[in-house]
Amino acid sequence: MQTVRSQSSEVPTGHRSGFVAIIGRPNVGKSTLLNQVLGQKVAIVTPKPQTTRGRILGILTLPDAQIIFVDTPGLHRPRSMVNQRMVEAAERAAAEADVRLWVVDAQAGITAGDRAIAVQLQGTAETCVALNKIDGLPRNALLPLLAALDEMLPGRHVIPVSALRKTNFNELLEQLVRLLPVGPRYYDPEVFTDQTERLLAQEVIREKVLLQTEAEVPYAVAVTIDQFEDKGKVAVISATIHVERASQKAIVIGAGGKRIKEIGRAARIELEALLGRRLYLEVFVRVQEEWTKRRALLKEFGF
Ligand SMILES: Nc1nc2c(ncn2[C@@H]2O[C@H](COP(=O)(O)OP(=O)(O)O)[C@@H](O)[C@H]2O)c(=O)[nH]1
Ligand SMILES: [Mg+2]
Repeated sequence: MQTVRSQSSEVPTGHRSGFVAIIGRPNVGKSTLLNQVLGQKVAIVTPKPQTTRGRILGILTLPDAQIIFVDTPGLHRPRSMVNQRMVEAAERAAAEADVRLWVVDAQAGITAGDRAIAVQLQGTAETCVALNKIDGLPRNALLPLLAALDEMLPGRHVIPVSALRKTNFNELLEQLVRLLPVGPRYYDPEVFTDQTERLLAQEVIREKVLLQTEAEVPYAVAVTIDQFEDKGKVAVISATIHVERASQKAIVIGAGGKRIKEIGRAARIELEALLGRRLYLEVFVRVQEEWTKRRALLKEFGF
């Protein structure tokens, strides 16, 4: 994984390129869509809202276009400082992108949150809509959703997709490429993300914590990588899971250390596959009182 930008000249005339911000409510499948389009995991996915915190780039190089996807945290009405930062990051990405891909959850239907997003998108011409999770949706449920979206954002293309099953991806990509400006190939074709291995390790560990804990814990979790050392075929990583309270630390550790062991094991297995080498992974849990309310710590934890 590298972040080198090279202006390759071997692209056909009319080559298109630019940023596509993937936006939408929490949990509609934005990160899943990105991973599936790339065929590579670059963003972590859980059934919980507020899984994606920062801005993650996923780069798809096609023969005649390069799409630089920006995965963003979900758009919602923030109540905490952490959520406020996440929503701001998403709004900035949407404003700065060449194209916006608005993802709507067909299984959840169109919510008040979606209507608020549609209002924000009204002035943006280069926008298209992915109506996601159409797998398992009754056939007759699709038409009213399409009609409602067309009414909310007239003239924008709406593509029904299933990120999980990669349904209608060709149509989706075709539409996105059409909306992009003519431009060069910014990244080498083999580069698919701007995430460093360190950041990926941090995110995968956080994903495992989220998947294995309930309710209040996810929002209180941050992960830092304290050591990432390459030793040939093995990498040595030590990480800290930060929580806000002793009670949360106890939950993450679990009875007899069972949960933290499982979190470490699951993260190691996945990271070994993603990074292509064996890992020695050590994970600690630490209480950082009220970190979600302390500006300095928010900064340290990447907000
Ligand atoms: N049935 C179904 N579930 C999906 C689909 N795409 C995503 N999901 C699930 O929706 C949940 C949220 O996905 P995620 O990508 O983290 O959503 P994000 O918050 O918008 O990034 C996860 O449990 C996914 O497995 C889909 O096409 N069909
Ligand atoms: Mg996400």
